[in-house]
Parts: sequence; C-alpha cells; structure tokens
Amino acid sequence: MTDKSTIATTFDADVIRKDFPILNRQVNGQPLVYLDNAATSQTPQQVIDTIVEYYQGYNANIHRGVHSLSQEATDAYEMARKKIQEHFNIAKSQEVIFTSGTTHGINLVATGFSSFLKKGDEVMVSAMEHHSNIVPWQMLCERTGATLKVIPMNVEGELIMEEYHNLLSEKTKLVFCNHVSNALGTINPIEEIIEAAHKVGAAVLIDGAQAAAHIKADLQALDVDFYVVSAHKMCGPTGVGMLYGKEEWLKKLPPYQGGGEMIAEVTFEKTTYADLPHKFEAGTPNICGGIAFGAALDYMNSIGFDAITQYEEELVRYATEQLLTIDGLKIYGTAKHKTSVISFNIEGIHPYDIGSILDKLGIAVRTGHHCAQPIMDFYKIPGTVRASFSFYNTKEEVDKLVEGVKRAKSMLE
Ligand code: 7TS
Repeated sequence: MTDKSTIATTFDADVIRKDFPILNRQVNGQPLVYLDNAATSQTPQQVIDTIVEYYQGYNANIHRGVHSLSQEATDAYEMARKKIQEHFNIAKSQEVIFTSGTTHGINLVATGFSSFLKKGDEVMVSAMEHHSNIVPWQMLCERTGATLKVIPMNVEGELIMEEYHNLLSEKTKLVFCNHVSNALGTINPIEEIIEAAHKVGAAVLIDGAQAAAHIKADLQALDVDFYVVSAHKMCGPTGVGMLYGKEEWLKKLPPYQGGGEMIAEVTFEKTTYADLPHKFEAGTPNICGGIAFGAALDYMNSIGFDAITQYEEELVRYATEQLLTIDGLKIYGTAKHKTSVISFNIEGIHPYDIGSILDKLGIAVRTGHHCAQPIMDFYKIPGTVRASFSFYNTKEEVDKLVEGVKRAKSMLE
C-alpha cells in the first residue's frame, strides 16, 4: 500500500515541471498552459537526452551488424523491450511488438484476423471508440462478411454493461474497447469485458492509448489478448508504440508486412518467417524511438503511478468544480470512473471559437470531434472543447483555463 500522506508531501508539480523545457515557452506572448495531453504529452529532458545520446553516440542499424555501434544499438533497443515488458507485467519479451503507435497495432491485429473470420461471425466494438479502433474493424468486416455490433453507452458516458452481456454469444469472435475514452475520459470496466468475452470464446483487444499515461495496466492480471499503446502519449516520442499479444495469438496471426528482419529464410520458391517478435517487425524500426520509449517509462516510474493518479484525480476534481461555476457550461462524460479529460461546451457557442480565444491566451486545448464522431452524434453536438491534464499541470493553470473560458464567453455571447 502506498502511504498517501507521503505522496502529498513528496509530489511537487513545480519541481517536475523543470524537467519539461517546453513548459517555459510563451505562446502568443503568454506563458504556455498545455492542456492537450490526450493528443500528445510533452517530453522531459531525460527523454530528450536519450534521443540526443543515441544520435551522437551509437546511431546504427540493429540486429544485423557485427560492429560495435550496431551491437550497442541492438542492446539498447532490446533493453527498451524488456522495460516495456516489465512495466506492463508481460510474461515474455517476445510478446512485446514494437509498432509505430496504437493505430499500427490495431491494424496489424485487424488485418491478421481476416483469415480467421467468416460470414455469420460477429465482432464487437464499444460506442465510445476513437476512429482508429472502429475503421480497421469495419474494413475487417468488409473483407470477411463478419458483422460489427456496438456496445451502447448511457448519457453519463458509461458503457451499458447489461447490453454488452446480452450481445455476447458464441458468434462473437472479437471484442475491442478502449481502456479510457479520449473524448470523455471514462475508464471502462475492462476486467468485466475481458472475462465475459472469454466465456464465449472471443478474443479481446484493449486500446490503452489514453490509459497508459494514467494507469499502469498489469496485462497478465487482466488476461487480455491484445493491448496497444503509443509512446507519445506517455512522455515518449512520436512514431513508436507497443502491441502486446498473447504468444499463442501472435503465433497464429500471419505477418502484417513482409520485408527484412521478419524472415527465417527466403528463396524464390518459399519464405519462412522469423520467430516472435521479429515476425511482426519488418524493416528498420524506429530504433531511437524505441530506446526513448524505454526512457519515458523509466521517467514516469521514477515519479510513480500511484502519485500520478492521486495528483491528477485531485486536479481533475478541482477543474471540474471550477468549470461548473461558469453559467451555461456543460461537461460531456460524467462517469463515476474517469481520468484526466474534461470535454465541455458552452450553450450557444461553437467549441472552435472558445479554443481560438484560449490559444490567444496561451492555453492549448483541443476542439472538435476528437476522432470520435459517433460520440458527438450520440450527444447531437458538432464537437467539444477538451482540456486534458497531465501530472505536470497545476491548479494555477486550471485557474487560467477557467478565467480564459469566462473571457471567451463574455466575448462571444
Ligand atoms: N486510440 C485512442 C483512445 C486515442 O486517444 C488515440 C489518439 C488513438 C487510438 C490513436 O493513437 P495514435 O498514436 O496511433 O495516433 N488520440 C488522439 C486524441 O485524442 N487527440 O489526438 C490524438
């Protein structure tokens, strides 16, 4: 058990902020208030240093050269794989596949499942997915004739679990759901989703893109079949991510791309594939990105996920309370279990207009449908203003957001 009183006294966002050089910059003549962490998080100096050290010290291609630089790069890259394995409590390092990000991981699995599905099979998605966890499955259904079913949600932005249990049957082959919704912040009951799907023999892919920066998932305990994340949402660089797959599934799935590194032997008559994880890692990967992903995990773990969760919960509670003091402001996503996202609108004002005025004040938020159009359709709105928080944000920044929204409201009304 973590001693919460210790966290409260040792967690100091002002000290942590010093690790993030970008937080010192000004935008439109104002100090930057960065509240677009759900789109991408900022990068601490420790990760920037890792990237610079790689290009200055041992940039080389991996798994192929006998020379020292190549050995050093290979060791660092494989060490990063081990760090990812450890962080997510994954049983075997060959179950960790480096990808370019969440979207890549989902497409890899969706394409691979083409050979396993047929007409009459069903796959199931939740009503609150990012487009990257909808479109690849629709494409899979088009290829195979399988049917896409949707787990509905209620007005609070929670999945209706009773409906989920009713929809499940022996026809269900795959269920995919995000751990945390990027548009609403809802933390979904993935333990229950996984357990129930397994009872009917369906596999489960959990999109951890939004959860990974806030919740440390134990993938063995979850018993999930696939879990995908992007490093850039958890203090790492863009262009790299992880696909976790249970070994039995990864052995069954065909390779996603053909090329160098993923083969055992090639002749013009026949090619045999490399063992895991290389079977899914064709071509030169994002070597530096993978190593920096490992450094990002080291950085976040040095702060500690218990401390991060506790601090962010308090920040979101405070921001919710303060924003709701504004007349006509409505928050979308009021689930009992939610994390660092607040999506809102002000009656009669377009979210884009609020976002533009906030930008003039140096405050970065995202506006629009957040690549989750079905959620916007559900609420019958064109989009929302989304403030998304990280452990380096402060209550002073929340105050600036609230002041900014009030100012935008008075200008636009
Ligand atoms: N799944 C979820 C839940 C996401 O939030 C995102 C990105 C993705 C998948 C795709 O991740 P990528 O790294 O492959 O692009 N979400 C957002 C967002 O909310 N604003 O910008 C990107």
